[in-house]
Amino acid sequence: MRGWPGRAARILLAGAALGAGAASAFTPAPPGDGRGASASASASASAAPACRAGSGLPAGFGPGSEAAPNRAGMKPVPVGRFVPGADAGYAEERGGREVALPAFLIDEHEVTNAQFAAFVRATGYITEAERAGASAVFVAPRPGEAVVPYGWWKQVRGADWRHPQGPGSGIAGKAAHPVVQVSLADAEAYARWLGRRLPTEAQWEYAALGGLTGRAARLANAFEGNTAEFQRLLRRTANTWQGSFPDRDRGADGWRGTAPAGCFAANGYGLSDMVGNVWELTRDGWTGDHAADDPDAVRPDGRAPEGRATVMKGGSFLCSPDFCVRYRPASRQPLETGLATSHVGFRTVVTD
Ligand SMILES: [Ca+2]
Repeated sequence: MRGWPGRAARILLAGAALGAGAASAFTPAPPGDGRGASASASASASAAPACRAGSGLPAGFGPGSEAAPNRAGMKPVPVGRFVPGADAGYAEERGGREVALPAFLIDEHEVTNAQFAAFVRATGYITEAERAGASAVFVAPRPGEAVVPYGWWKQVRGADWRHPQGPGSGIAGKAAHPVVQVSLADAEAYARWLGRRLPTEAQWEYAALGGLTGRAARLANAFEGNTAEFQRLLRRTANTWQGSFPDRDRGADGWRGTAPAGCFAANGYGLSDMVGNVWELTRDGWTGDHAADDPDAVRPDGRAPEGRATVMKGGSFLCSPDFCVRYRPASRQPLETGLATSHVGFRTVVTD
């Protein structure tokens, strides 16, 4: 947490300078962790498929090794090619070049509190936020309080994965929710315990497209997030923010804050919550845009962190059309290495 909110905030919130027009900026946050307004919650709950994460612990989940990774709760993604990014999107999404990927396995849903707890019980691992004694939490402005851009991010003492919003918050009853308040190193330690790795940016984005190509892929990456067609697609597939950010999330999709993993419709590869719920860490270092003059800007085997930030993908329950149109496969933001927040989690891969 050294440097928060100065240096860390500048990197975490770099998206503020990258947006255009009404669709400016980056990712917002959860006023609470609870279900949305009861009427809309019950309506969407009845329309949504059963949450696939169940207890949050897939059958057969347990330790593995690099030679024999644990594969519980994973789905296959076939060999293929795609062009990362979206030329109609934010500046940092443009200029992608075709990437070829071998087949791999990826978690069908974000790593849950139950899964991370099993890792911690087995290893005694202590996260970076726990060691630091504080972490970054979204705190919605109070009614009447002046809204200062990015002032809703607070360093909260006692915030960690067991207390995502800080003291007084907890994960009781949230075994199937995605774990948050984990840093890159924490996520990598978890992945190693299973004999897995974090996805590269290319793997993550290819998986998030779920086999969509052509017009369907362009719609999934639509930048004009207020179109009716896009919002219909989004409402089925992603836990995002409805209402005025950052002060009022109506929870019209059924959830304010995180939702249990797998409550929204899966994509063509059977993967849930790729572009909603929480942002997801990758193992690629952040280098700014896709750098059209750098053919290796998005490498199939990843780009080792060389600087202070890594790439996170997707979007979160804080993304709203009036502020952050980043609930899309092409979405990418930097997250400072070592930083953990209340809206960032991860999933893992196995590449044979
Ligand atoms: Ca929501």
